[in-house]
Amino acid sequence: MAIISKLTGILVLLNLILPLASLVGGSPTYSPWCSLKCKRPLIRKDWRALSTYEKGSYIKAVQCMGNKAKAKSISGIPGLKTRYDDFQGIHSVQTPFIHWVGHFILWHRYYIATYEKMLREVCGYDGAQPYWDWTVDNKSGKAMNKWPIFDNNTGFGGNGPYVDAPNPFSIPERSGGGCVPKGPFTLPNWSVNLGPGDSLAYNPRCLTRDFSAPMMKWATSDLYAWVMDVKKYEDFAYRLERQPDFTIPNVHGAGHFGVGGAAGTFGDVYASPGDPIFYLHHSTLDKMLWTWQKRKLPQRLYDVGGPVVPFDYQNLQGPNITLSFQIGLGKLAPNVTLGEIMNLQGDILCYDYV
Ligand SMILES: [Cu+2]
Repeated sequence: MAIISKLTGILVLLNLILPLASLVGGSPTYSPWCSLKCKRPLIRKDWRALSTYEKGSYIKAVQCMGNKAKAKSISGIPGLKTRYDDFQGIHSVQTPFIHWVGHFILWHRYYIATYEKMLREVCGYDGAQPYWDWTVDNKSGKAMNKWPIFDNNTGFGGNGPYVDAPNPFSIPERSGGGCVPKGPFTLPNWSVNLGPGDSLAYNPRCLTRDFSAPMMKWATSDLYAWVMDVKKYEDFAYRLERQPDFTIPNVHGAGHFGVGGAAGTFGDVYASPGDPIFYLHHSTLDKMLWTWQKRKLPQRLYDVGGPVVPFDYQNLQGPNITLSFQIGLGKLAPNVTLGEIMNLQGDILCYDYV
């Protein structure tokens, strides 16, 4: 009896201490801004931190999303066959409204969380969406084809062989462009079904990559720190995307064009989610936003800004976004306001990054 009451006493004390600990930077589970609906956030990790088993189960789940028998299309977009196509299709349809706008990073936050949810619910995945910390790879000094994420066995496969291709933006040192030859995302196991560009017609073909080492090298910890070094969301969002200019370093473009180059799937603005690496690269950008938000919580759960109309940074064509601005993913998920997805541990989202 005495032991039980002593134990109860300790538990009561712990309950009192843990929420206090969170105020000085303890476990996010007990944070004062954390919703009661989010008791056990999924923990998203860097790809290299996953065990071989975890890597395998993530890749298996992605392959399942591209299999129409296991994960049939539900978007209602004509011609789409798989759930994976649905995501690529929704991104393609909305591309003109979700890039170089204030909600760029928040739209992609919701998009990836929905993808993660379906990997789990439709394809039996029991982990969290991984991210890809390119700053570590760049620091390693190794050539891109030696990076863990491009491993043929425990990654997403590497570069395609060099093929001649138009290079309208003069992407430097493009080195591939052909079909990714090895790994889990090669024909006939994997096909990119939409695109190129905004075409939604069923057009199955191989996944291509076209590494550009100089563009990938933009993604350093210095550039990362520069994006984070702002006080307002509006400035954060701007620094993340910057101008679409292939001579101005930006972390978003570094991933897309460092891997996709001129002739790779990942370099296609509309069809880029056809490369499964898309979801890891964009999770890294989301992690940046959350890390920035966490530096000043709860204030940064309420700070948004940036134009509704693409490139309209002077607000000549429209207003800035607000917390009540609504975004959607068609039939894949209910519409939400930006205010509802500011918090990674709120009523809608429930995950964290390590
Ligand atoms: Cu996008």
